[in-house]
This record gives sequence, structure tokens and C-alpha cells, in this order.
Amino acid sequence: MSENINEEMQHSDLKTANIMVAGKTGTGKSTLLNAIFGEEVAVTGTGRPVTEHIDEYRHETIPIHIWDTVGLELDSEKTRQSIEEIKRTIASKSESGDELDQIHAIWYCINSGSNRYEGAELKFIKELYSIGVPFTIVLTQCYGAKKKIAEFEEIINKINDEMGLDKISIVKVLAQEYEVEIDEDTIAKKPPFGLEELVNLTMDQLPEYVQSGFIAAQNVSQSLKHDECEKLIWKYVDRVEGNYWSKNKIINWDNVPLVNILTSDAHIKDLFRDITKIYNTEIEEESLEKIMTELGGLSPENAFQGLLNPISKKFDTNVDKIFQRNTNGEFEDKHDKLPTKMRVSRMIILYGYIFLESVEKYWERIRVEKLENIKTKAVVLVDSVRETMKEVMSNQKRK
Ligand SMILES: Nc1nc2c(ncn2[C@@H]2O[C@H](COP(=O)(O)OP(=O)(O)OP(=O)(O)O)[C@@H](O)[C@H]2O)c(=O)[nH]1
Ligand SMILES: [Mg+2]
Repeated sequence: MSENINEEMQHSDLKTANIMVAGKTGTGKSTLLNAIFGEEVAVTGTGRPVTEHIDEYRHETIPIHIWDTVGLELDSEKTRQSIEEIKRTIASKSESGDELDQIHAIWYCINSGSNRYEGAELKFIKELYSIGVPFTIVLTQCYGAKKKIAEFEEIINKINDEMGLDKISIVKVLAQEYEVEIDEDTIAKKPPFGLEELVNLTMDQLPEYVQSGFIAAQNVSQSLKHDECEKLIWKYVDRVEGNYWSKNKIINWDNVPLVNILTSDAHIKDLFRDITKIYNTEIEEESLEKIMTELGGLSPENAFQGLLNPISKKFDTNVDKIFQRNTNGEFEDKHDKLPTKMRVSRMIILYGYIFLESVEKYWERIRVEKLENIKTKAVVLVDSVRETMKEVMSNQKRK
């Protein structure tokens, strides 16, 4: 086996997306970052002042790196210095020539209720925008009257146009639930909105090589995570099936049955690790082993058996059940192209989808119940795998 294959076969390390957030004090930058990436990044991450006007946030395992700029409410001399520092930071990164080290997107926050878009801020926006990094205006704290906010948005568009800027995207966001007291006994709650729109818009602006990292780091769009994991499952299928490799004329794993069976465990483990990364879920080797045993060894519906025993129909039936649960046109097409003799590919699908569903259940639970303890979390994950397995094998439809 060439080194090339070894490298390609390793599970992926997600590339870190670099986002700069700017805006006046109190506009809601930190609140926005917490809502999108979770408190561990923006608050307890190893934030350290890069310069007087920029705080840097990152996290050991979450592939996002944030520059939070401060000090824009100050007098114009301070603002000018701040602009210079921000420009220097961005420029030094582009000069490094390392694509991964560039600022990939800028979110500029404006309080929707401020109704002010003037003065030093305009100059600042113009300069930041002209650097050429994808730039989005985020109208924050949108709990006020819709009509007023829309009017403000129009004013911003008009002024940008007058400044000669191309159309800058504006996203209206309420990052955190907002409570309004209607009368003494009644409190109305306005739920958060707009976060997913901002995430989706940014996804379209980011270079492809950091998109997976960004998907993993953000916590507002589960559908982005789900789709990314499906892509991963199919990437692993392509590897064993040969599509992926045939382009490079390397190897078709499913043509080498013994090698396949011996290596399928490793493929599946790598796939599981990749899926957990997209869901920001750390998994210890021990829990992974438990899950593999759960899936492969203990169950009377043992899929490995199906793999090793060519006359067993159980295995194929189980894969078909998975496809019945995921009634999305795209899989069905792909599924049809996967003949039953492609046993390793089918096993990857079976295990991949069971694991993906399990991680999704797990993710919901740890979010709702705010579970933090790593041991408790591991138990929850193993339980979800067991539960999903049971459901699949008894052919219950997905809720
Ligand atoms: N309910 C609600 N409150 C918000 C929202 N965004 C900001 N706030 C409130 O506005 C205040 C300022 O928000 P921050 O996120 O700290 O603002 P910031 O831009 O980080 O401010 P600096 O760090 O000083 O530059 C806080 O009290 C937040 O609770 C929101 O979406 N919903
Ligand atoms: Mg802040």
C-alpha cells in the first residue's frame, strides 16, 4: 500500500475557519458568538488580547478561531487606531500566504434599535469592506417592531449604496430569547431567530477547505451537520467501493474481500470519529470500542455475520431497512447502485446511518439536559446506539 493511500485513509482533521466580529460596544457580539459557537468558545475559550483592540478566541477541539474587535465606541482617534490594527491583523495574515491563516469572513454587528448609521462607523465599515474579505452586516437584538427594523435596514442599504459599496448582505438576528413585560402578570417571550440564516450565508462565503470545520463549530444548524455526515458516509463508501479510488486508479477494496473484512473495522471507526467531530462530540477510544462491540458482536442481529456469511440475508435486509428509514431521493438512487455483493460498502452504510442517528439523539439530549460529564455523555451515546439499533432492526420508522 502506498503512503498516499495511508494518508488519504486517515480520518479527517477539520480545518479551522477564521471569523472576525466587529461592532460597537454592547451591540451583542459576544451574545451572538455564544449563541452560534457555544459559550466554551467565546467565554471560557483561551481568549487573549492580540492587541489593544482585538481579542482572540479559540478552543482546543472546536475548529473555529474568532477575532472579537473592541473599542469602537471611543473617540475618533481611538477608532482610527482600532481600524489600523484590524487592517494590520488581516493584512499580515494575507501576506503569510497560508490560505488557512486568512480571515475568512467578517461579521459587522449593528444594534437594530440604534437607528444610527453614521459618522466614524461608516468610515470603518467602508475600510473593512474594502479589504475584500466576505463581509456581512448583522443587525442584532431584533426584538423591536418589524417595520422599524426594516426601515433601518433600508437606510443602511441606501447609505452603503451612496458610499459606492456593492450590495452588502444584511442579516437580522435575535441571538438570545428576549422577554418583554406586557403588564404586571404577563411576560411575552420572543424566541431567537436569524442565526441559521447567518450561518448558511457565511457557509456560502467560506472557502471550501474550511466549510467542514465551520459546520462542526457552529451549533445552530443541525441540518448542515446532518448533510455533512451523510457526505462522510458516502465518502467512505466510495473508498471501499472504488469510485473514489478508481479516479486515481488505485484500488477497489470490495474486490479484495479478505483485506476488506480485516480493514472494515478501522474504516468504520474512522467514520465514527469523523461524525463525532462534526457534532463536536469528543469520544474516547474506550467508548468507541464499546459501540463497535454493541454493533458487531453482542447483538443477535449481528451484521458482521452477514458480512462473513455470504448466504445470510439478514445483513442485506438490515441495510434495506436503513434506506426505508431515510427516504430521501438521493440515497435511494445511490442505494440502487450498490449491489448486494458490495458487502463492506453496505456495512458502512448500515453502521454509518445507525451511528449518525444515534449521535443526533445524543446531541439533542446533552443539549436539552445540559450534560457535561464526559463519562455520563459516553453512557448516553452508547445507549443511543443501542436504541437506534433496536429501532432499525425492528423496522420502526423514523419519527
Ligand atoms: N435578549 C437579548 N439580549 C441581547 C441580545 N444581544 C445582546 N443582548 C444584550 O445586550 C447586552 C450587550 O451584549 P454583548 O453581547 O455583551 O455585547 P458586545 O457587543 O459583546 O459588547 P462589548 O464586548 O462591550 O463590545 C447584554 O446585556 C446582552 O444580554 C439578544 O439577542 N437578545
Ligand atoms: Mg463582548
